[in-house]
Formats: sequence, C-alpha cells, structure tokens
Amino acid sequence: MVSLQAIWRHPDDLYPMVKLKLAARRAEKQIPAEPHWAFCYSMLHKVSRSFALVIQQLDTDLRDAVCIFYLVLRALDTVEDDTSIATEVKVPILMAFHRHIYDPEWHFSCGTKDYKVLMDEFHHVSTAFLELGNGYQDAIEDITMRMGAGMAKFICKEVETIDDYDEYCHYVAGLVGLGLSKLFHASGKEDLASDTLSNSMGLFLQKTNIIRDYLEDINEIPKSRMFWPRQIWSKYVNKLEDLKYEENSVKAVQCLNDMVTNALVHAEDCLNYMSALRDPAIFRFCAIPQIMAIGTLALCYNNIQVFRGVVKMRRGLTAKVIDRTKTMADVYGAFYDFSRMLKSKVDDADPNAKKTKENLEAILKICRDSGTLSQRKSYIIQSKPQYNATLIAVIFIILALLLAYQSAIRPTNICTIWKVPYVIVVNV
Ligand code: D61
Ligand code: MG
Repeated sequence: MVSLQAIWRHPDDLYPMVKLKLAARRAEKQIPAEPHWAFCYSMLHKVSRSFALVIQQLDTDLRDAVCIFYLVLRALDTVEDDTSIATEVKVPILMAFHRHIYDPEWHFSCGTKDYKVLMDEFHHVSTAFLELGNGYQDAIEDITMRMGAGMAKFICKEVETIDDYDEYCHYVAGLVGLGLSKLFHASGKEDLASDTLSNSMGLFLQKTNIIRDYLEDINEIPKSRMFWPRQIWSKYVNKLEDLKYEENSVKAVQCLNDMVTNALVHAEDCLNYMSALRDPAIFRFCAIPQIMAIGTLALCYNNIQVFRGVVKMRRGLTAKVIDRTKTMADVYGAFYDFSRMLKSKVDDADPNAKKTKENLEAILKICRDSGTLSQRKSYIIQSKPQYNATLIAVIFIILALLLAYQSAIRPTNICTIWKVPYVIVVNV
C-alpha cells in the first residue's frame, strides 16, 4: 500500500502508479485457459512481480518461452536457496535438473510459500515446456544444465576472490542473459548478441541484488547466505557478518561503496547490449530491470540503511520507470541521472572515491556522447516538488469520490475513513 505521504511528496508518481495497477489487472485477466499455462502465468505473477509485467508485454511465442525459462530457473534456484536441504541431497538435484524438466512425473518438495507451490506442481511447467518449439527447449535445457552445475560448485565453495564473485554471478544470472539472447534470436526478432555483453546484463542485475539484500541474506535461517567476496570485505572487517553491527558502521559503508563501485563496471556493456536491440517489446523487457538496477545502486551507495533493513526504490519511481522507458534515449537519460545522483553522494574521504568517480565518469561520458540527453525526462527529484493545481484537484476528486462511495454503502462517522494504513518507505 502506498502512503499518502509518498504521494504528497511525489505527486507525479500518482498517474504512472494508476497505469501500472491497471496494466497488472489487465495482465492477470490475460491468463490462458489451458490448466498448465494458467498455472504457469499465475505462478509467474506470484513469484516475480518485477519480471512478470515486463515478460507479459512480449509477443506470444517468445512470451511463453521466457515465462517457462523463468519458472524452470526459479525452481532450480528454489532448490539452491533452501538452506535446510542437505548438500548430498541438493547437489545431485541441481546437476540433473536439466533432465527433470522433460519428466512431468518428477517431483521434489522444498522452498516456502509460492515457491513451494511452484515445486509441488512443477509438472505443469514440464508439460508447458514440452509444448515449446525445439529451438526454445534446447536453449532452456542448455542454460539449466550449466546453471545447475555452477550452483552445485558453489554449494561447497565460498565466494573468496572477485573472480569467484564474477563466476558465481555468471552461473546464476549471466547465463540467464546468454539464454535470453538465444531465445530472442530463436524468435527471429534479434541478432544473437555476444556472450560477453549478455553476461554483463546478468551480472549488473545480480550484483545489485546481492548488495541490496546483504542483511536479508546474512540473517537467513538456518544458515547465512554469503555472496560478498572475501577479497573485498576482508579489507574492512574480520567476518562478513560484522558489517551489520553498529560499531562497524563507518567500515560497513566503505565496504558497501567498494561493492557498488565494483558493480558499476558492467554498465557500459549493458548500454551497448541495449543499444543493439531492435524489437521495442524486447527492448523494454531488457531496459526496465537495468534502469531499476542503476537506480537501486544510487540508492544503496553510502547508505547505512542497507545494514539496517531492505532498501528499495519507492513504488512510484518504479511505476515511472516502467511507464517512461521506451527508447534508448530514455535509458541514457536514466543512467545519466542516477549516475549523477550517485556521484553527488561520493565523499572524497571514502577509500574508493577516485575509482567510483572514474567508473561513473565512464557511464556519464557514454550517455553524453549519445547526443540524446536533451530529449530526456528527468528522474532526479526536484528539491521542492512542484504541486500543480490540477494534480491537487485530482487527489481531492478521488478522495471525494471515496468519501461519497463510503457514505453511500455505510453511513458511519467521518473519522474512521482517514485511518489509512501508513507505511514508512525510504524515499530517494
Ligand atoms: C535481460 C532481461 C532480463 C535479464 C537479463 C537480460 C539477464 C539476466 C537476468 C535477467 C537475470 C537477473 C537475475 C537477477 C535477480 N536474481 C535472482 O533472481 C537470483 O536467482 C538467480 C537464479 C535464478 C534466475 C531466475 C531468473 C531471473 C530472471 C529472469 C529469468 C530467470 C528468466 C527470464 C527472464 C528473467 C536470486 O534469487 C532471488 C530470489 O530467490 O528471489 C538468488 O537466489 O541469488
Ligand atoms: Mg539463489
């Protein structure tokens, strides 16, 4: 639920959020009739809000292939992430998962909530998978085999060096990029992108997640999930979990800034990957998560909140990104704005300040050299939000309608209506 305070602070979030709500409603109505496809699309909406909407706007046969690709890998990841499964049980499943997707009889119960339902009714995903064209099946099986083997390797291996870190992120996200490039090519809509650029698309997203989810991962029960490379955090603390303790705040933020600086190196490849795409729906599918990532990195940089709770972009800004991202000019504009915002937070006393600024300058230069910045719609929040009369009028009309509707259905006293649930959001 979005707070009235957030709307008040960012009135221009309202319209994109209403559009997003309607788009989500429409997407839910488009669930196919056949039971196994109905299961797959309803499950997609449950296990991935962020990717479900961008997948839904792809053309039919590519959409079905990407939907199944997502659910197969999400099921594989559910086995990897379930820290209650013994290693000698988990590793063989990860290694053989690429064969299990061909067998609707295969079943392994694990995970929690919707992830558990995905595992318990995985036969629906296998049935749908077997209906896909051979080109799609081959690409999905190949990536599933390589990701399963990579995940198995890191079940018994710690992420020590930055090379380990890049290797792990390649297995769990870089390979998704390689697989998607194959699916886009198999659909006849795009040339086959290079593995290097496809891999960077995954690493930029995964590293952003690993940075943002530090606290959730380190507090995982029964066993911590640790993906930050020892080569980086050992420069600041003796144990990775020490970063979450109050007394280590200064060192923790310096380590965080070091991790963000490392993630920024992939941005250039991502911009090159996206600028080569031709199909508008595929472009939006690739661009929206990337803009969310650079926005999230700008939010996490120099932000002690990463060690106190989960830091997330506010829903209004997410809605704006989804609503506004149509062309490469929008991507250059967003990467430019969020990089400048991050740069404004760099304190020269930070041990990595020089490297951070270098990596940001490289991004800013690509965006400037694109010659498209003048057309851009800015994401930078004005210090004082401009309240235009019409917007205030819209808010009042909506509230008046709410009031009228409320009094129409049950004439109660005025004060109950205003007790709207109040959610604290870390605003950018
Ligand atoms: C273009 C468009 C989308 C792209 C892309 C290029 C390149 C890579 C990716 C998406 C993948 C980005 C992953 C970032 C989020 N991290 C995770 O979900 C981690 O699990 C990784 C293993 C399973 C990957 C599942 C996946 C994700 C997105 C997809 C996809 C498959 C298939 C098609 C399209 C998008 C993370 O999981 C967090 C969680 O459990 O919720 C983890 O366990 O580390
Ligand atoms: Mg995982």
